[in-house]
Amino acid sequence: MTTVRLTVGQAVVRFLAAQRSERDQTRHRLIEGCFGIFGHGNVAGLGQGLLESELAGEREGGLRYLQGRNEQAMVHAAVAFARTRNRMSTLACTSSVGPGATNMVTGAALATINRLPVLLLPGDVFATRVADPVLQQLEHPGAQDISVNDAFRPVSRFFDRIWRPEQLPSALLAAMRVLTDPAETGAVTLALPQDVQAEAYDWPAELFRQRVWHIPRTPPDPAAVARAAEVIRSARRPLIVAGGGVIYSEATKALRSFADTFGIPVGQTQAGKGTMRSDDPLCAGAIGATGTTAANELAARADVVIGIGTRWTDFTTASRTVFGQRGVRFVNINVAPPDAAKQSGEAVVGDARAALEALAVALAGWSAAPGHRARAAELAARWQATVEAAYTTRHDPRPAQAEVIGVVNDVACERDVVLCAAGSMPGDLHKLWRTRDPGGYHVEYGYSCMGYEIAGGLGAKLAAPDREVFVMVGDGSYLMMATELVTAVQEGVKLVVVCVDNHGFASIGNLSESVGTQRFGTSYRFRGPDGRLDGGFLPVDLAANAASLGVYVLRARTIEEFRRALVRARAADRTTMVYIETDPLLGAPSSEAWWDVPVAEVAGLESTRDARAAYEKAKERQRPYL
Ligand SMILES: Cc1ncc(C[n+]2csc(CCOP(=O)(O)OP(=O)(O)O)c2C)c(N)n1
Ligand SMILES: [Mg+2]
Repeated sequence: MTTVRLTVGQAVVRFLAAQRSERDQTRHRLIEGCFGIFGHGNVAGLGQGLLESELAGEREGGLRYLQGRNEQAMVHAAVAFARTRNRMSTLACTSSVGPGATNMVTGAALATINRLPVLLLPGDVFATRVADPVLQQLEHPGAQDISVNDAFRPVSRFFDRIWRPEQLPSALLAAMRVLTDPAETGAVTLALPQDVQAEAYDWPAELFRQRVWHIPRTPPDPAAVARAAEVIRSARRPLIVAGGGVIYSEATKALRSFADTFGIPVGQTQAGKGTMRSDDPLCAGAIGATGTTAANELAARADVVIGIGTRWTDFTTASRTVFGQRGVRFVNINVAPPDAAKQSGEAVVGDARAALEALAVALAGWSAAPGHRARAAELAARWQATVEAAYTTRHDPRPAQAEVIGVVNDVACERDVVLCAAGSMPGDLHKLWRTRDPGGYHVEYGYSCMGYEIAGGLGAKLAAPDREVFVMVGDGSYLMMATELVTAVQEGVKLVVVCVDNHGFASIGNLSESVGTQRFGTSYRFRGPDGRLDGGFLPVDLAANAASLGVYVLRARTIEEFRRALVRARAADRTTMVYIETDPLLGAPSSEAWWDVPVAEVAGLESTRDARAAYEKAKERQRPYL
């Protein structure tokens, strides 16, 4: 057997550079690069391997190194990269031991919840334990084989720790299998003890040959398709709920054709908002707690709901209130069996595109009730008029967030991307953004993680350099994690950052008011004379902050100034922030949908008691089991 003598760190890098993914006869590099922040836990192992790879770079097609500022942000960037590439490619992230590693835990949870592949390579404590306890080592009194990296287990779809070099080949292969399995994918973590990373071993040369991971279009079981078709044939007012799985499977054309053939309108989840153009008469837009009146009214009357590539979160079902018909039935097309089985639905396990094609054959000759399509188009048109009104109200002195969204939508071109994650912006975008392209809407709402925005923008732009990326970030999210602006500047990756400053957490302020807690602790203010946080606004200058990180900054006061600045930002050749203050009290138009956030059952405050009464009333509409 031919062997190659390399350290574990060098072997990991060489192996990753040789992995490919393939679907529909198109091949991609599976791991396009590696983000890293070095410390004693990885500098001499993976760090040394990445250096050798970079130096060999052009000759051997090595693994590109990217320098991060914060380990959590590196993972966000890798996740956004994978989402932009429809899960065909991703990035690896290497960290030191201890805090560098645990900084990645939040990113891992985000990846796993959003079903997006990312490879995490945290350093770990000595396998030999000769120098224990080492810097940053957690000493568990009851178990010497536990380290902080065990925190990755519940948030990873695959976890292994490489105590000995011999364990590496099977761990690497298992890791690649999970990364490229559409049903299982998420965060994949290989913890690498720092001494093992630097250890040499004679690896079989075979380990480093190019490997292709075929991503299947798993066909559904014909019997399941027949059962689903029978349920759908019984429907008069069916509704499709399209989720992110439709986009990852590149099934948007199949969805459009299916909806059109059978006259079924489409509601969209956050991850599925790009599945159909919003000016399509069959597109009812956002569904659920942040939905449109169109989709939610269709949901209220639907007798059969066909979920495709959705995992049915509480935002999509409006906490199980949006589907109002007694006896409503579900058909779930999903590549992941647990998601296909939800809502006691008729499960069609398989690739979204393959399943839609099979179901179309089984439904031949059938269509929804006459008038259903026209009714859906009428509701969609009514919502579009609501959007137009929200885009063009002229609030003074500070504009509403909806106006800002309107201008961004207007200035953005066909293939541009809007990207966001937390605050009031995701809900407003879900309702109001006019989608044109499947990849044009990137809102991370599985984990809704403040701080994803700028890092995610970086990852999205790295994955699609030919698209303009508009990062929509609130002041709260900006303060949580803006540091990857430095990486964008360093890499010459151009972002348009729209910073919407409303001096605090407008979203949670509104939520707080609705649960009777009076916007407590949700705006950025000094302590007032009574010792409470109700004094003047904090003198934080986020525009100056961005400029200090090397970003080109344009400040806008009015919506007209904002439009002019945004046009300049789009045309600029470097990362540019457009900063605007908005009024936190002006919400987007409502669809009266509900979200279950329990209110205190007993309270001294009258505001809370009133909110509790309203909560108990709203809860009556909730169906315990859909
Ligand atoms: C990491 C993290 N911490 C806390 C939250 C809870 N949370 C959701 S939105 C929000 C406020 C966001 O503020 P900002 O970015 O200014 O947006 P705004 O609500 O003002 O639109 C908070 C605290 C979260 N989603 N993520
Ligand atoms: Mg804010």
